[in-house]
Amino acid sequence: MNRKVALITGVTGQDGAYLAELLLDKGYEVHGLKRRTSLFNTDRIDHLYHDPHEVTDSDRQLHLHYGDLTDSTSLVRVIQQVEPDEIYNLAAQSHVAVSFDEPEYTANADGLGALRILEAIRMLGWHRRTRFYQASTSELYGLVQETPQRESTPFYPRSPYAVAKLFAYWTTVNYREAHGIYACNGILFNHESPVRGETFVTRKITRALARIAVGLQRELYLGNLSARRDWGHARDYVEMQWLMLQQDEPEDYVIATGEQYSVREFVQRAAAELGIEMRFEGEGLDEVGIAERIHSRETRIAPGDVIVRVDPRYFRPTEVETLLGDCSKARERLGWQPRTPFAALVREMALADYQIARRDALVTMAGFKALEHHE
Ligand code: NDP
Ligand code: GDR
Repeated sequence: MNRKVALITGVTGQDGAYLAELLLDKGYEVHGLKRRTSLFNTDRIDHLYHDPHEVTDSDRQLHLHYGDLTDSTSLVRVIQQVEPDEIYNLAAQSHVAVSFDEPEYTANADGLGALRILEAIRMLGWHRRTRFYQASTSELYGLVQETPQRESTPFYPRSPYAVAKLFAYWTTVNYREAHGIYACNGILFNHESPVRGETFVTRKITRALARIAVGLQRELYLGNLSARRDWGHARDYVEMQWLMLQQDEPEDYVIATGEQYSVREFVQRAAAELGIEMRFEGEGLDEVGIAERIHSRETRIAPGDVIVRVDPRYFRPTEVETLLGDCSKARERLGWQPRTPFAALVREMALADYQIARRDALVTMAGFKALEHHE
């Protein structure tokens, strides 16, 4: 039997890395689109990639192609060359806060990007050949009209990111209805992992608290601690992306855990994992977090030290306060359910960042400067 061929845009991102691994495990020939950057951007997939100059008898091969969602010709070239059975469109300027600063670029990549790929499938006449997955988002619900949110809940986007994703969502539906392309939207609620981008709130928290725990950092600045999210694990969610393209009929599905926690609760859970006891005082703008050391690892936090401070710089012009998903349709029709509970997700992320922080602390102790990144 011929191997299936998949093309993943955004293969260098969190979901792209998990999905590439899943598809390789399933025996796919996997191709990824990566954009040109001045520094290496393949950290998350380096373990899956073999240098073509090295001799290997493994056919478990990931192929990378330069291309950009804002550049139609590169997309047409890669799609024509790869002849994919399935395209997973995961590439995006995916940071909601950044989209307020770069609305035009976000609309171009996240909105028109999906259109460009669907148009390429249509122009190549591959309506029946190539299936398309669009990375849609719970951000479409924005100012929520119904709780929990399901496939039929009306959308109310609250950021340039969400507006761009709304365009991509409806474009996907329209190409399905107008041109008969097998095209699906996965409406995914927040999903995280140890390779989540460092500026999303969960990773920002686990990374900073781990560094605080080993004495590399003193404080963590956050925005809205009261925002509530339905957080799952990326590893579980990419399975659903694949499942959606294996059905008889293309449909849109909500993917979520059905449980909701606040940013503050995430901080508390992660701090507990790292042996830091958190106490929050005050409400709203004046809210500060107070840490007390309960037992020490390498921590240099003194009882009473403030380690979480609120910085209004991280507030958004229009915020999405609460999201909670109902994935009954995916559960009933596809037999899918999330496997990683909240506590296990936070533990995995906190421990992974603790390992990195310990390594950085050792490097620092040896007299070298550890890598630092600032938001
Ligand atoms: P990441 O930000 O980790 O990855 C985004 C990927 O898109 C990266 O590979 C990035 O490349 C690439 N990219 C960005 N702009 C372009 C462009 N113009 N052309 C080509 N590639 C580009 O996102 P996630 O993996 O977390 O999310 C995957 C998708 O799912 C995104 O579309 C996101 O909007 C959506 N989504 C994510 C959710 C989540 O909670 N994670 C929830 C719902 C939807 P580079 O590595 O060079 O930056
Ligand atoms: P989100 O994720 O906007 O839901 O988008 P993010 O982790 O950025 O924010 C979640 C909530 O936390 C609040 N918050 C902060 N957020 C960040 N980034 N930094 C902070 O310091 C901070 N403090 C509080 C935010 O205000 C927000 O309410 C993610 C992305 O992956 C999107 O691509 C995806 O579509 C949605 O999830 C579903």
